[in-house]
Amino acid sequence: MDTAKISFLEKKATEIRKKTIEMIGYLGVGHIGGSMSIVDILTVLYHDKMHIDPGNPKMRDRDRFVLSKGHAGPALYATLADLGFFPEEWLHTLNKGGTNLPSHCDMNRTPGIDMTTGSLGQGISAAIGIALSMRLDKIDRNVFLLIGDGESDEGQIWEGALAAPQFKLNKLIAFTDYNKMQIDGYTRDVMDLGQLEKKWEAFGWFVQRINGHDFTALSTAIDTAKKQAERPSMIICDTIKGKGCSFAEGVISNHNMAFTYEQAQEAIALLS
Ligand SMILES: Cc1ncc(C[n+]2csc(CCOP(=O)(O)OP(=O)(O)O)c2C)c(N)n1
Repeated sequence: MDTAKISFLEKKATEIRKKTIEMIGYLGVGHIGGSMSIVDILTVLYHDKMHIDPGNPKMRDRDRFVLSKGHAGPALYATLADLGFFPEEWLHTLNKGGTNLPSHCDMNRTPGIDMTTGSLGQGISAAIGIALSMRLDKIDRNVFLLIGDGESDEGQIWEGALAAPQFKLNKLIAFTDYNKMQIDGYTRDVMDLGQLEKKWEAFGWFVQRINGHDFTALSTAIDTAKKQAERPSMIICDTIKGKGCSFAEGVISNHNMAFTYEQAQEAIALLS
């Protein structure tokens, strides 16, 4: 990836981080940690890899994205608003009465959201269904799926892990946001994922492990995954929960944090 592209993505990711912090700060509480850790993955997908049209969110011939850890909706909303899927002012309505931006993703409310999520584990099954239906409809596009490491405690994740290779879903490209934290503490203490790469490999997936904040690594991994002829892909991304938000980064209590609009502004100023 050339330096101009990298600096463009860096700029975009910073804007998305600022909007995510501001949106949650405006509400006063939200999933800041797990939102900030996925911003770079979203930035590469939405600004470099995905075939989408903000003016036509339901375009038939589009790539799909399933945010299975649906509580990280704010980061995706910031990404979609920045692209023009809906007006930026909507960001100030996050999770308020009558909003089109509920805290967890809802495909019936928000332009650009491809699947309703929030009940952990379900996104992988939805993504598999979407990939199968796209194959039937002869739509030659990818389904991108993002799961959490804590979410990987769900049995449904491993049902999906078993099913996707069975159907040879090479168009399914998944990411694990491996930020090593979940709602109750460190992943290693709650439910150690052990040798995660070997687990996905054993289920028949093409597995890569990268730094989930490195745009070049993300871009290369996605391009490599796209070349798979039969196997679905899992890209395990080492990330930092809360990345880029001064008061939340790496803090174990950052899962669903309360903070003021003023605190948000201070954190945003540090990103400038
Ligand atoms: C089926 C289900 N059980 C419990 C929850 C509550 N919950 C929301 S987020 C979360 C932790 C998820 O951890 P992880 O996937 O690591 O997310 P991250 O730390 O990246 O935000 C839990 C238990 C839920 N949303 N769905």
